[in-house]
Amino acid sequence: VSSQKSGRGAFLLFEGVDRCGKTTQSQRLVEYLKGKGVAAELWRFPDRYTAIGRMIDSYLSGETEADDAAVHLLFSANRWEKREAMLAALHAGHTLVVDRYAYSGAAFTAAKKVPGLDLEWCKAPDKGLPAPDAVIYLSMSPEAAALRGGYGKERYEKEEMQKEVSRQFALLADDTWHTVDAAQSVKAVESQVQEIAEGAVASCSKGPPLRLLWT
Ligand code: NYM
Repeated sequence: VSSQKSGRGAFLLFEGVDRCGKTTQSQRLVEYLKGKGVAAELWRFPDRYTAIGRMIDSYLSGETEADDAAVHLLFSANRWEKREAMLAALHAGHTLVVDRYAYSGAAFTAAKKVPGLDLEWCKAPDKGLPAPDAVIYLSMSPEAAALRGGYGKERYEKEEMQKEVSRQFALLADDTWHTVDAAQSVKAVESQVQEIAEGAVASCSKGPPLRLLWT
């Protein structure tokens, strides 16, 4: 029996406020892992290319308005519609490096402070999704993030909102979290990220069952 059969890929998730460097670091990590012979794929949420993703994209760009609860459920549905493909990839031994997931989902909606849409409400629709093996939280003050060439034009890209988002993220930290100081140089961040990723890839190759998020 091949020992590879029992193993699986690792689900590595990057989270953080806007402009913290998630996209750069997730791309670099995929290249690094591939260089080490690990089958690694870059995924991101929202996935703007599905029918639901196009609705989200139009909302984020300000082209359309929508009810906050309804939009929250669209972001969640956008993850559920990818669930089977994620599980198939992980069980085929592929490591997924994911740029945002349900933690962003809960933190961004809870940060809007809409009556009734508290953090527990925000987490509920994502309960039972595949859980990440490691969350790499790139921590950066919203002030420092704002100085990084400024925010873009999308909804939520405002300093006040980002401050509240980082407060909500702090409430979501769990035993899968690794906080990395994103204000360091790209290289310094990268080497810490690599160490976390290699640890998770090694332990997932032994085939531990995937956990279900927030259950
Ligand atoms: N966002 C992202 C949410 O509000 N809910 C979610 O579930 C997810 C995954 O969308 N400002 C927000 C965070 C970002 C925006 O993400 C788009 P990106 O990584 O800039 O494409």
